[in-house]
Amino acid sequence: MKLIIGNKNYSSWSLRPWILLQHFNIPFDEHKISLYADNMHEEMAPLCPNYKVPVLIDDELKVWDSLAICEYINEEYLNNTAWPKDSKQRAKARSVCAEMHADFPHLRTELPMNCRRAPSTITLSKDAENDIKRIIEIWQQCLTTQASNASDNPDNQFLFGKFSIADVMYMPVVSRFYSYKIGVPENSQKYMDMILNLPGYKLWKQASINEVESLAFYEI
Ligand SMILES: N[C@@H](CCC(=O)N[C@@H](CS)C(=O)NCC(=O)O)C(=O)O
Repeated sequence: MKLIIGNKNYSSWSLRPWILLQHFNIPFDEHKISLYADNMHEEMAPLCPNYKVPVLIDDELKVWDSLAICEYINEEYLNNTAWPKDSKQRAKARSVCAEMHADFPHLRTELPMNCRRAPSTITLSKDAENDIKRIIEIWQQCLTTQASNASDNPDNQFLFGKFSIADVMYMPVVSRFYSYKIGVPENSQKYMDMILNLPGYKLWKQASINEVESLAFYEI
């Protein structure tokens, strides 16, 4: 199985399925395409049906779009354990993932993922501040529910208890909040610290530091 990804420093969409595979120790090869390099289009042509990364290639099958890839991995390799077991919790997890997937345009534009950026603050528009406020609201609701369920269980510290696709979908946001020093309430900070210290995220970040490409429009 092969995952086609973009630059680890910048490609927030690529991080998601990569971390899911990595977290659950599912063997895969990775193939990196340098985003916006002169030969990007040529390199994508045989691999990426929509000329975007990530794409998962499993034998004859190509799956594109980060969320669709996560769904496929969950069904084919994780016996559906990457979503919450409870159907109501699962519905909520899917809602917050869909919101992440479709919304927050100001966050994406004004705070591009840049894993190796030395953390510092930037000036934000009101719209970007509202995106951030909404994400914090989502995290706080999820984390408060988990805390009231079983806070003493170390398996219960992620957005929906155990590590799930919801944590994968919000991981690039954790990276952004760290890079741009976005202040969050205490339990969201605890959540962010835990995500930033996951072995998979540390591996991804180290690889992003080792990359030589620098894209001016993402360097804010
Ligand atoms: N909704 C898609 C978005 C994929 C996407 O926009 N990928 C960017 C890189 S992070 C890309 O391939 N850009 C190349 C281009 O737009 O030409 C997903 O979730 O995978």
